Amino acid sequence: MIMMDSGEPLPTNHYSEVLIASNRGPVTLGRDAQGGYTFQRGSGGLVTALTGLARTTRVTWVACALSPEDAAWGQGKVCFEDENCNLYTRFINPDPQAYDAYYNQISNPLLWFLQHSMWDVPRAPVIDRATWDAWEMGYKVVNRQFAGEIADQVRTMSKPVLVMLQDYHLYLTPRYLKKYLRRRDAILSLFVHIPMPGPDYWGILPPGMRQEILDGLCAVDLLGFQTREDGLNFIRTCENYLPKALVRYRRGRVRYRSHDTYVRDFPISIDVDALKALADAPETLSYQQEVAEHMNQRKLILRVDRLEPSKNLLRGFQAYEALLETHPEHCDQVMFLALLTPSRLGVDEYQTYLDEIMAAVGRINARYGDSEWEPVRLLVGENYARAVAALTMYNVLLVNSIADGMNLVAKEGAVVNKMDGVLVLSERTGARQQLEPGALVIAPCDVYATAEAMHQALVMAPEERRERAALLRRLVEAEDINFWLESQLDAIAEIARMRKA
Ligand code: GDG
Repeated sequence: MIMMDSGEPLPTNHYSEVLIASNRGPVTLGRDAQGGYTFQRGSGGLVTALTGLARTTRVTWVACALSPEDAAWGQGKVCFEDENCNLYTRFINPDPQAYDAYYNQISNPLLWFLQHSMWDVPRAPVIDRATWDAWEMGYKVVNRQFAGEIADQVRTMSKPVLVMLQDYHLYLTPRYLKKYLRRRDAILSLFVHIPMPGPDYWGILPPGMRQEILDGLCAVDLLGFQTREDGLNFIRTCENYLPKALVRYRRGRVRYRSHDTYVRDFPISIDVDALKALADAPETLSYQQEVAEHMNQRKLILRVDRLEPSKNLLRGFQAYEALLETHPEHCDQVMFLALLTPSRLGVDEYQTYLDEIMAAVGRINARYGDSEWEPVRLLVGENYARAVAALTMYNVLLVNSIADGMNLVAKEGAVVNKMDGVLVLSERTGARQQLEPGALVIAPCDVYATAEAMHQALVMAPEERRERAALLRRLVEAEDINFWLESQLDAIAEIARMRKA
């Protein structure tokens, strides 16, 4: 049996070759002083888990070129720290206008907003001629380009190939791919990282787009979601809008165009060992000192998020304001640190959202702060080590997303926090399915309840905090990122067995 560095067995994989496709690739390319290429592993557990496969299997990862370096490099073997790896990356290089339409007009905001229930329906979305053009000449074009590249790769690989597609950027790729490949060449899976709403929400999208998306998804063999509810919503949506689909809820199956799609949930998680190592690294320790200086002996309410409307940042600040208003005993005893990474500033809604956040923070600090106490500190920037350092130190972690596929920050906090900190968790995160027993669960629009949950967390008895924190840690450690990958490989093996039978 092959073991990982941590001593864990590697997931059993029945395929000699695996192809992964996602919008963003596993590597950031740069240039060294001599003009040669440098490779830096992309951040996040997804890259760790999927590149981990490359130790036992040849993995080809198809992604869009996102920089001139990516485009110039094109394709080849990528090795990070391990020279014996088998990871090959191929960048497709869409026309910039097509990419902009696919990414900035359809994937984000249209699909992202739809799947996070973020439309203000009396006003949005407005699907006009420009949206349809973006659909036809952007989203469809780039999805076709992905399918073409994947098919070219599959033709050169030992059969059958496992193709693992990632996320909402690639909903149409599977159907195109089916057209390009013979049935037994590949087994297809697609994992949806974001929430899957039910038919009511999909009903807002024009039938032409909705139909093509569902048709695309029904071309995969295994469709993975973060939670059981997401999977059920997908089946319900097919039942509503694909009249010829035969759905089986108990079997988690949709039969459409004489093909079976199995629907399962695989809650994504984190690389627990790597995160613990980072939490103890010297770089992290120096950031802990920086955070401690900001805190100046006060308790810490923390949030770590992309600067993203679905994370519900504004209501988080409103709830904190309500906490200070209703429970003035916390004034000067607590600080709210918000570590936000800039995101999608090319989309208008995100820029406006940042302006609103700055105004809210300014208002709270002006109303409650003084020369000694800054009630909210907002730090906008990319700094993962600083985020991990702060996660080791919180007394309260606020995760109040309007909707969130999983929310990895909640899981990271549970593993590295050293203060028996309390997790205030939105009921509309995928993480709720696993972490509810240890968290204080709130409804994301209920600012009053969020403020009360923060208060409850701040005054909670040490024994209860300890028990909750230990429970959260156990829950996350029991199902880490390797579990996520293994469960998918097991489900795929089961499908392959059924196909043969
Ligand atoms: C999507 C879905 C789903 C934090 N600061 C920095 C940084 N981080 C890390 C966090 C965490 C990750 O970024 C964010 O992951 P989340 O899961 O919280 O949220 P999304 O980015 O929205 O992720 C989500 C996820 O996909 C996986 O399926 O859970 O629901 O929306 O690990 O610690 N990373 C870097 N710099 C920072 O400054 N590089």
